[in-house]
Amino acid sequence: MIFFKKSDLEKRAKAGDVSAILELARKGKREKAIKLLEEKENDPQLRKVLFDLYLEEGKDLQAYRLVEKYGEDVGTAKERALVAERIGNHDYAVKEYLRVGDWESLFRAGTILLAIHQPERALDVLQRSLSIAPPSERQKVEEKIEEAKKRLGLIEEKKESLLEKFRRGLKKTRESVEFGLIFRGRKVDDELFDELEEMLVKADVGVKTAVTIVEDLRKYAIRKNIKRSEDLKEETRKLILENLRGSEEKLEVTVEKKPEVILILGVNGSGKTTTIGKLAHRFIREGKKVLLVAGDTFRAGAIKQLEVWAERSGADIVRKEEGSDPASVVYEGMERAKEGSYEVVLVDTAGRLHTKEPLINELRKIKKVIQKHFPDQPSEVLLVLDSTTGQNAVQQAKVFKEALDITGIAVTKLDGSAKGGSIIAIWKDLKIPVKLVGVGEGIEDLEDFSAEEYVNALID
Ligand SMILES: Nc1nc2c(ncn2[C@@H]2O[C@H](COP(=O)(O)OP(=O)(O)O)[C@@H](O)[C@H]2O)c(=O)[nH]1
Ligand SMILES: [Mg+2]
Repeated sequence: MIFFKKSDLEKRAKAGDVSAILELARKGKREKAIKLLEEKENDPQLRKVLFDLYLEEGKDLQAYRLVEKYGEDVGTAKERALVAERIGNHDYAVKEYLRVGDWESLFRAGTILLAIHQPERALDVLQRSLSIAPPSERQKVEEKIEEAKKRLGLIEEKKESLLEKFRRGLKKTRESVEFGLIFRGRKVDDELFDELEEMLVKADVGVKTAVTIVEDLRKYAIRKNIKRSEDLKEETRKLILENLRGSEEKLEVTVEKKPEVILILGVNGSGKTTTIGKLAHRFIREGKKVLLVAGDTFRAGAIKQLEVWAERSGADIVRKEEGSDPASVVYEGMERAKEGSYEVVLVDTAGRLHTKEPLINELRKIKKVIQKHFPDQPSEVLLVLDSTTGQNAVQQAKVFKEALDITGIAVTKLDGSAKGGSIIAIWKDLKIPVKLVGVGEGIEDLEDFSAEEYVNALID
């Protein structure tokens, strides 16, 4: 009976019954509804419905095709601008946003202008936005204005050095584990070594590593006949650094490749999307054209979150609706990357560890899709690990290693707990180079890993 009803509905829809087409879409047969509407897009009313469906489904390219063909006859000016922004027609997007002229549209226009390296125009537009923005939104606009001013050299950029960044990131660790106190006027005896070992374990460097470091230090003290703890500091620093030898590698991106695809893996909540947002910002500041691909389709929130980062950083984005096949989103992403000659493509993924086999298969499939388009990509498979989860992070990594060859690790939330030593444990256990470190939730809180500065900040 139900089957009958359904096919009846489809028949009516096929015959051009508008309410039947809409009913079809409501019932989840969106693809079918879209197909039927596409045949009838000459009808202005149906064209509008089609445009809305495209937007909901994340079919930005198709939506943009309608905009190009029918102009103001589809969507609102803001929607048209948003579609243009997402697919990377920046000039059109800016023009439309300026025409709309509310604070938010001006803000969007300013952000795009910054991303396409027109800071002067950006500043002008953003100041106009600020003058009409509601109080609750002013901070957001002010931040962008500051960025524009920095780019124009109107205000000095207070550059935090790498050491300062790591020091800030390790603040909680240093507050909880005060290495500094040990190396200040203490007698060198068993108690001192025991305490140091305890501290290292507390900072989460791993028990074995802590024991080895302290054993070596003990031998050193005997050999050199050291009596004051001050004289052990430098050797401790060296011994820890020794444990990180080989761990440091840069995330290199060459623009000749066009594109370099970076695949981001990690369990939910580890910081993938945030790291992608920060990376997008970094690459755009370097003058690169950046595309984000929303491969985490499991939760609608995850897609939205990546959209927000795309808007914040000025990157373009390929996304589909919640529940889509991640590989198909990646497929569209690669097509877009090719057409738009992007230099960097950042692919977000879902990390639902409790479904281990499906996860592994999904990631392998994504890689295959990437390689179908670009045989020598992804250039990086970056595993994001949450430093606050300690040994758990290492266990998680093993599952991902089973799925794909990981080329680098991004350690996040260094600032989030007292487990700042976990980078050492992660390196010792996995022997995969640490390329990036997250030291906060801000867009600039991502750094290349430097073993030396890290250890300096830890021990200081
Ligand atoms: N303090 C701090 N929080 C972070 C950092 N990186 C990510 N987060 C936060 O961790 C949470 C999960 O991050 P998200 O990027 O959504 O993780 P995903 O599920 O792997 O995509 C968010 O609330 C982020 O703001 C970091 O370096 N420091
Ligand atoms: Mg995410």
